[in-house]
Amino acid sequence: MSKPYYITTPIYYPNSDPHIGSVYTTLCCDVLARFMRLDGHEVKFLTGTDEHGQKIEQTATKLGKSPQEFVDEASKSFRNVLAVYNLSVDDFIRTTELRHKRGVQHFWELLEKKGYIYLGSYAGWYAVRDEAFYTESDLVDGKAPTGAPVEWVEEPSYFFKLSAFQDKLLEYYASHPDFIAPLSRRNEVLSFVKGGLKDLSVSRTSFKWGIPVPGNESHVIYVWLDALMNYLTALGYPDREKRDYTTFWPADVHMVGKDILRFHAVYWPAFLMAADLPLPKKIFAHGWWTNKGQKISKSLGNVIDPYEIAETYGVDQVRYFLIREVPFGNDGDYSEEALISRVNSQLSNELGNLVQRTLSMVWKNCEEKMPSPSIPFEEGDKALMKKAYSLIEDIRPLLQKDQALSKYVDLLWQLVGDANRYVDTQAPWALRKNNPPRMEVVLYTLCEVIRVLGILLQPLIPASAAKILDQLGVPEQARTFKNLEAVDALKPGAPIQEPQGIFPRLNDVRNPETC
Ligand code: ME8
Repeated sequence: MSKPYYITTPIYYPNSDPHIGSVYTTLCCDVLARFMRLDGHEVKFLTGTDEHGQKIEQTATKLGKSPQEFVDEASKSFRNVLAVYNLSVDDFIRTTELRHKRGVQHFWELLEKKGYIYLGSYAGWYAVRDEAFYTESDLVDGKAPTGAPVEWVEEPSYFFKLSAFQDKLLEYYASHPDFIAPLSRRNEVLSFVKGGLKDLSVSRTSFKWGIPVPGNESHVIYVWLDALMNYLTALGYPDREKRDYTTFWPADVHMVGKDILRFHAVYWPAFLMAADLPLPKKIFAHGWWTNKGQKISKSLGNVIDPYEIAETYGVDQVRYFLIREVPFGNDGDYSEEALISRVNSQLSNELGNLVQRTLSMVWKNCEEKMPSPSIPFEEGDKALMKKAYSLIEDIRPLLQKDQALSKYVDLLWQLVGDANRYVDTQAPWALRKNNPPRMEVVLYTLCEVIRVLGILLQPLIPASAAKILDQLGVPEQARTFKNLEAVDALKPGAPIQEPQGIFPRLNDVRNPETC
């Protein structure tokens, strides 16, 4: 087994239902997690819910529920959406679980013992929506820079000596140029830290819903310190002998949206440095999905319901759209038109047709069996298969090193394009009449390219890729990246399944009468 791989999503606030933004982050991690598993790595893929803090307490109160009752119910919908979207998480952590609370309190005591936490008092602005502190100079038109309303807070508070970490953080960023990605985001963090770091308030006294500060229960631990610790407590921390901890820490990638980069790239590494723990290898901050140009968010009320669009368009169709539509890291505007157009032109026409017309010809003309080449392959056949076999070498660094999700799909579609052009130039329907042995060679070459595509598509569109591989008769145990070689090629003469269309055109789904 190659190097273990630990990838995490943010843990989501369950103060309202999951929307397309939160599904997106988990989906990006899912593609990477599936890719790494198929490439032979032991993977831990973590997600969960962030259940403490003032925002949750207020939401529960409004609904007339206790916070615990509220989060027990609300966190379920974040779990349910995972199954709907085929998101292959290995663990789901809730910050109200004992395993988490224990780890956070231990961590607090450790920071206190090391002299990084002291008691003082806070006077300043707080945005409940962001669960973040702001100074007067941060405010824009009387609101947080995020647009969230702020309230004035004055209360006793413990502080974390963040100011002591400014130089250490800058040194760390300099010596680990890949720590924050993409580059534009790294530069933002650098300039923020260079601007000076103030000590951070890490406890609250004006409400109760949180993990009590050990030894002073009138305080609850600041929800961001509590939440960030999930990445460690899910591995069994504070028990650092646990296999999960020794295997998976430090994390390979913390995937986050750009809205919460500062918490992950400044506060979190500073907390870890204070505790003498290793830092995660990478924080990747992706962009935002917008709806008509506005960030999609529960507080703005312009959410896209992930259940509804999965039902209307199909899970793999939505997965494909979200990953292909934006160069990973950039913002993207969600629209039904864009989704339908991509699905129809790329999934139905390009990939779907390639598979469908190839397998239909095989089914009809090769006695429902894999074609059996009886004459030598030509240079063009060999070149196409060679390209397919070596594609993994190009994709691997893109995903493993750069998390370049949309580029991975672009590369797959280059092969789809090559294969479609090959069908057109070879015209197997004409060969059927005038050169049947050559037709078998051409169809075999195409099936082999489709096999490779099916294997490489599994991280992106797992259910559809499985259908493609089922139709070709590829055994379940022969679908990893190790099998992407000529030695595991399809067996000539092996029976195949009757081909079925995999990607119906979406207009047909929405308006069946136009079929
Ligand atoms: O911030 N486009 O939770 P949260 C893309 N609990 N991604 C989006 C998005 C959008 N329009 N809207 C949300 C929290 N996201 C904290 C995290 S982690 C220790 C604690 C995604 O429920 C994106 O990943 O507000 C963003 O960072 C996350 O959801 C915020 O989720």
